[in-house]
Parts: sequence; C-alpha cells; structure tokens
Amino acid sequence: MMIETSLVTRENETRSNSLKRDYEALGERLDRQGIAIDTIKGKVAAYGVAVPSWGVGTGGTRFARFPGKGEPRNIFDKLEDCAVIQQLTRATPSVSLHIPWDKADPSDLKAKAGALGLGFDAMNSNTFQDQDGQALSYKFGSLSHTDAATRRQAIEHNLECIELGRAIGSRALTIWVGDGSNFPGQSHFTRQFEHYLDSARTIYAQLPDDWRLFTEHKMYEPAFYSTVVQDWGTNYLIAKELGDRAYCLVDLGHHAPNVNIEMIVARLVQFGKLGGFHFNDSKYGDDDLDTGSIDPYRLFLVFNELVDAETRRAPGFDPAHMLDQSHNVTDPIESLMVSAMEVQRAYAQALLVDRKALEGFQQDNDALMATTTLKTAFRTDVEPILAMARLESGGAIDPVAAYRASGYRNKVADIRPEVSGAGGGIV
Ligand code: LRH
Ligand code: MN
Ligand code: MN
Repeated sequence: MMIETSLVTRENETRSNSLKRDYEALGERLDRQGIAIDTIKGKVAAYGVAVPSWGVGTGGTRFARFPGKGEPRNIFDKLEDCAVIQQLTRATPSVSLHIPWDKADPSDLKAKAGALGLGFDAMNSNTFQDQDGQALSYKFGSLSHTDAATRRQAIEHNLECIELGRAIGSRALTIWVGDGSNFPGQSHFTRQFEHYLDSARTIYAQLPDDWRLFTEHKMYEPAFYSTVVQDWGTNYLIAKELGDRAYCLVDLGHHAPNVNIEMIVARLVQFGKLGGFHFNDSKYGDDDLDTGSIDPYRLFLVFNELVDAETRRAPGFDPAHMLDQSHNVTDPIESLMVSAMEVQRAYAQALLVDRKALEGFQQDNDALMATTTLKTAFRTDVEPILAMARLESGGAIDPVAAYRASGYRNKVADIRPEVSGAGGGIV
C-alpha cells in the first residue's frame, strides 16, 4: 500500500457515523421508489475506470507547462501514483500505457504493477510525435502517409505495442493518429484514407485472437483543415472494414461543441461497434478537463445509454472505460481521484432511472414526464452509495481528504527532483 492503512482507517473513523446515517436515509428514500440501495452499491463497487499513465504527470498547453512538485520521473513512479488513486478510491484497478512514453522491460512492468495490485488496460500507440533517433518523420502523417516506408514504420510501432501489451497482460490496442492536413488541396482525401485503411488492416491482421482494436476519432488538432479519422462515421467505417474485433473509441472531448455524444453512443451500441471511452470534459475543444467538471449532465446522459444497453443486454456490449485528461492547475492525483468518482456517480445515477416508466412515457410521447424521469435520477445525491462502496472495499470515505492528510506529494517530492517547465508541454 502506498499510503499507510492506519491513516486511512483513522480518516474513515471520523466520517463513518455520518456516512451510515446518510446511507440509511438514502436507502429508505430509494426503497420507496422500489430500488434496493445495496444492489446499486454492489454495481458501483464492481465498476472500474482505467487511469491513463500520462494523466499522473502535470499537463500543459503549447504555451507553457507549470510542473508540480514530486512529478513522476518514469513509468514506475507513475504506477505508484496510480496505486494511490486505486487505494483511496477503489475505482481504478488498471492503468492504460502510452508507448513509447512508458516503454520498459515487460517483466519489470508486470512485477511493479503486480506488487501494487494494478492491472494493465488498453495499450496506446503514438505516431503523432517523432521520437529521438526515429528514421522517418510523422510531420506529414503516419498510418496514412503518402510514403510507404513511413506507413510501414508506423505499422511496426503499433505491432511493437501489441507485443509489449501481450507480455504484460493487456487485451486491447488503441490507435489515435493526428494525420490530416492544414490546407485545402494539401491531401487527397480518398487516397489518404485508403492508406490509413491498408495500414490498419495490416495491424489488425496481427492482433492476437483475444484482443480488441480500438480506433479513436477526433475532429481536429493537430491537423486544422482536415483529419483522417475525424468523426464517428469514419470511425465506424474503419471498424466495419477491419472486422469483428475492431471497435470505435469515443473520447468525449473529440467532437464539435454541440454534438449529441450520447446519441453517437447509442448508435455505436446498436450496431455492435462501441469499443470504449476516454472520459474527460470540455468547454471549447479537446480541453481534457476533469470528467464531469463542466457538464455532469452530459456525462449522466452517456451513462444513461450505457445502463440502458447493459439492462437490455445489447449484443456484444462490453465497452472499455478509461480517463484521458490533462491536469494543468491541480495535483493530478487529486483530479484523477475526483474524476474516477464522477464517472462512478454518473453510473450510479443512471442505475436509478426508472426504465419501465421511461419507456411508457416515450411510448405515449409524454416528453415532459420522460425527461423528468431522467432528471429525478440525475438529481439524486448518490454520494453515500459511492462512499459506502469505497469504505467497504478498503478505500477512503473522502479520498481527497485522506490523500492530503497523508502528505504523499511532499514525501515523493523529496525523492523526485523538480523538473523545469520551460519549453512548453505536451497536450
Ligand atoms: C488525442 C488523445 C489520444 C492520445 C491522448 C494523449 O487528443 O485523446 O487519446 O492518445 O490524447
Ligand atoms: Mn483520447
Ligand atoms: Mn484528446
């Protein structure tokens, strides 16, 4: 354990009486609605969202990066920070690696994660940056590049990610490429997409049988005129072209501001192609803000679709859940803990929706009562359920308070040297 269990116990003791009373009061209220609170708690306790390894370092923009104290120096430090998040929230049992940022000896990775009680979620490849010593540049694209040798290099990198992932027990590869163009006429849309598809087919052909391939769409950035995998339509085409184990990954920040994301989710569920999520929040673009910090209702509406699919056992429905955020002004551990709990909260609230009543209102075209049914669930303060689930599984009733009381950040700052923020940062 990264934080002394006696500290967590002490912290919990100061809050457990109030929690018990709040849990009982909510239980009684839900009981009147025909909902068993313990069933909801059980589902919340079994729920997990993966932490992105890159999220535990302080993020930045293209203007600046302001490093925090005690930043992780490498993947092993990152795993320790991820273990703190899991210890206190019990909501983040696995970590999603980004290669080559997290490249290390697979047996060391496995041993460290095993010792910390963590597993590995999807592997993320990176062909949107050039790495030191790389033979060919991705300045004009990677999997869709006009040059076959550059495409081959990007394919090889993805195969290397699969190989490493295999050795550490991952079961999925997520591909996001920044490929696109900055000027009208710069690229031939069709030829470029053909190149992408050919490359993706080559990777897919080497995917282990028990693996899934997730492709992630994003409207723009770093390309500002056109992007090869720009929306869920193109993403669906890719998944359909590749085969049964290819799915679409939905990063909440990768859409135009007014896009109805929950409806995209419903469509992908309906056609068996929803692979998973990168949760975050945004106000303008791919802001990578903390999940639920801007529009918690939208997050709830996404979960409303997921619980609907889960309840009616939609065929092939098994999405992977990950956070994908950048923390510029907060302690990343605190942000990730709060975000994981926000995801759990949206799940718990969606579990409270009276689906039978909703179906009736929809059938009768009673728009007002249908939407009120959703609002009733969304307005319910489910915090006692989340906190009780944490307490019973050894976590903290109030993870942020316990984390601050532990002094973890100061302790690691003593061993992890300060880094410079000069030179900008990664987004
Ligand atoms: C692209 C993205 C993608 C990358 C991550 C660092 O904006 O969402 O998932 O892997 O950011
Ligand atoms: Mn993402
Ligand atoms: Mn993104």
